[in-house]
Amino acid sequence: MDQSNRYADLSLKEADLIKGEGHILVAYKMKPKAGYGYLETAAHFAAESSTGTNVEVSTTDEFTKGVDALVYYIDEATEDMRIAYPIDLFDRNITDGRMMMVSVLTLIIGNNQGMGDVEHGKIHDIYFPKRCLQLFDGPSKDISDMWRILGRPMKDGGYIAGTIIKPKLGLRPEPFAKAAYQFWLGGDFIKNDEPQGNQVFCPAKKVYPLVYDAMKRAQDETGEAKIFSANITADDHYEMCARADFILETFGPDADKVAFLVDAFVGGPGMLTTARRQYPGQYLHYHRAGHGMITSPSAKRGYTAFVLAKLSRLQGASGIHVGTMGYGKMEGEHSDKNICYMLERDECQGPIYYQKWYGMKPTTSIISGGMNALRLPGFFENLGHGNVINTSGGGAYGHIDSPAAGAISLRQSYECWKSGTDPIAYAKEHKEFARAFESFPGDADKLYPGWREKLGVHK
Ligand code: CAP
Ligand code: MG
Repeated sequence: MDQSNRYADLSLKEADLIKGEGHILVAYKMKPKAGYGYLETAAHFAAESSTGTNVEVSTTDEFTKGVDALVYYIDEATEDMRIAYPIDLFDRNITDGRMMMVSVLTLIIGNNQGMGDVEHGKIHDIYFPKRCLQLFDGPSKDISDMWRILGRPMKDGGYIAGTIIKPKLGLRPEPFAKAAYQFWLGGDFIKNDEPQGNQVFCPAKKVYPLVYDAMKRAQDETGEAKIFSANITADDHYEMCARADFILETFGPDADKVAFLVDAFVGGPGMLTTARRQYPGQYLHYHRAGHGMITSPSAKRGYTAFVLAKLSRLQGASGIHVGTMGYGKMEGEHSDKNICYMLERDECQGPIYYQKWYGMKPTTSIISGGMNALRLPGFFENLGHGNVINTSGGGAYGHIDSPAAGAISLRQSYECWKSGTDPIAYAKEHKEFARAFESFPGDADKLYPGWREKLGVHK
């Protein structure tokens, strides 16, 4: 059934829809299956994503038609399809009238993902009107809270050198705490790797007191504050809260130095919002393991990493992993820096839509995945600043001297870039950074050809 009379209005202007402030706008790349017309399929897509189905239903009344999602732009050649969703389509909380991401996702990326007439459909950009900015939580804590804890300026406080306890599976409690202590002697921030929580060989109740002890010792020794991002991910939110409560109690007077990490892509929006609302006093760390199955450029369904990041700010993530923009081990492009700008600025141009955040706190870009001191200068140069959290697992624990030397090499790498010094010249004056060349010779060969001669390394 062709529903384009009802679910498409190509005379609508995007600028007017934005001015009207009554719609969430979603830009997809959509391709119909062979034999289906583009506009007809687009209209069916909008119908299934809002008020309709594949047939006319007798219960439809004039009110229903007033909240139809409308296709307002198509370009078959580029597969561009844009749909305007009236905000009244989306469910509100019974408790406080606020919006919920699960309802937004249920419609904009719900049944439309499995339709028989659609070859593929993927969200490339999404625009939220002012009212949505008022009705979503947004972050309660941001990078300025981290800088304050670390004793830095609240604005442009700079690079936060972090790591992930490796190996990925974790360690038994004593070696775990030792690994944390060793990194903290030179660095700022440690996170659990995603499988680490309450493992049989490393129970939470055993390891966290030891980690806190390691934190205190490292703080005493260095005179600096240290931060730990603890994984509280769990299916059951009571379990998640039990973990969080135990951790806060354990860190006692230093509980402000605890961030909470949730695997919110596999865990879903409910997990993120529960953590955001139950623990507004903690920095909320969004780990996105699993996202590649839909965000990868090779995936033609779902949504992009840009969209994932944008949604996370609205929901209240203090920081989210954004990849390494082509400088690390994970998939990514230098142009992904736009994800970072969308997360940190109060207004920003996305791939399609210009978004204003109306003062919503920023979400920190967490840079992770195969990074080390040698790769960072190029990364900072591309991004144009270093106000990020970086977690280098291999880049710290793979340093040939020690995890502390690995951590120091990361900090030095930032200082090197900030001062505009040539990395080879900088390495001549900074031992830990220099030893990073020997620790990661493959990267050194690629990024700094001739480094052995220039640094006098002949092994
Ligand atoms: C990185 C990491 C992170 C990835 C996730 C890992 O370790 O801990 O989970 O960064 O990807 O397990 O691979 P290394 P993303 O520093 O040792 O590479 O940040 O892109 O979401
Ligand atoms: Mg990991």
